[in-house]
Amino acid sequence: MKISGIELRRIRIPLRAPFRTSFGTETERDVLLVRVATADGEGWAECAAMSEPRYCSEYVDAAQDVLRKFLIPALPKDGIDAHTVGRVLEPFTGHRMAKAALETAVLDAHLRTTGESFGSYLGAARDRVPCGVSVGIMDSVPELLDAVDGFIAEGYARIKLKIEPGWDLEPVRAVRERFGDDLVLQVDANAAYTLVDAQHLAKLDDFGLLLIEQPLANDDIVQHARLAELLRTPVCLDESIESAADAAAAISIGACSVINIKPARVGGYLEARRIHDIARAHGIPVWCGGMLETGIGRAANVALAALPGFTLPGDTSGSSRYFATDITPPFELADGHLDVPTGPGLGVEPLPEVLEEVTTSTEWITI
Ligand code: OSB
Ligand code: MG
Repeated sequence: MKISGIELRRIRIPLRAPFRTSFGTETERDVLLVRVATADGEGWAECAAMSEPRYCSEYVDAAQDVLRKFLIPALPKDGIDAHTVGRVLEPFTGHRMAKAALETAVLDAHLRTTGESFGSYLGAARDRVPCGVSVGIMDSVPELLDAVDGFIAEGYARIKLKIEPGWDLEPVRAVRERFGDDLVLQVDANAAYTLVDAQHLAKLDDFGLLLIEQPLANDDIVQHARLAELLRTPVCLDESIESAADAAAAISIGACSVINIKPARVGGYLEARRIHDIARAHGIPVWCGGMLETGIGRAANVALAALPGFTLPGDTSGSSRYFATDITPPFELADGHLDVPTGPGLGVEPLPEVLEEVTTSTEWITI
């Protein structure tokens, strides 16, 4: 496939409510969209990098910079196959979110020409996926209970509470007491604890959590294995898993018994599928994480979440959980599920008027 040029478009879109985690508070998304133009059409992708390097070392300005200076210029001028994008970008270390966006846009352009959907291409085993919701840290427990109550009323199949030191046992206990033992409940610490907190974290064992996500630092894989021995609550890794090799290593030393697969964090959907395959071969359940994506990123995540090893509900919430107006037709929950798009490629496109309204800059790079 021959690419004529690539557009890097920045949009700014307010979140309906502030989203607080142990690493910071988001009130809006500053998103980089990548549009690949070919002779036959185009392909879209969303770069998941956030505005500041807190969740991981990437941030959106840096992603745009590395795409402009290194990744896009590395694409061969005489055409490229979507499967070889990863290999072409391999000499550049890191910057997985930037790489994921470029590979996904090329893949979308390719699939739009062949007419195949992302879900079909990746190997989806179902046409809709059960959805969970990630609930941020709040100023008070009553406020949290109100938020959780609203999400349960909307039909979400599981609730994930963000935790940090000082906001862990009390909110978890309150949610369990109010909504009962049948609520599928899990927590995410975004690396806010150390192994010294093991005894404290073991107190969460009483609440029948589905899992605890990323309790320790990103590079603490060995410490996660130690912690897993001390907890009854299953340990799930997010930030620590940046590749299929990381997943294999973490599984082999017992650092996790569940994996949150975020395609952006691991460099794209093809690497995400490799992690799915490894985890499945080891009987490790996986679920699809999120990065507060717009409909563009969400479409691909929902397709991935339909693969057979994704046996737990993901952070693939409906558009209205994040934005008053999404840039694509909104993803809407039905009976706690989102439908996997069936159209060619991602199966969704930005709505031109909305896109125009939220755009803060565009940059065109000729190949
Ligand atoms: O750790 O899973 C995380 C959002 C931004 C960065 C990291 C995380 C999250 C979420 C929300 O938990 C996931 C979503 O709803 O998109
Ligand atoms: Mg997480």
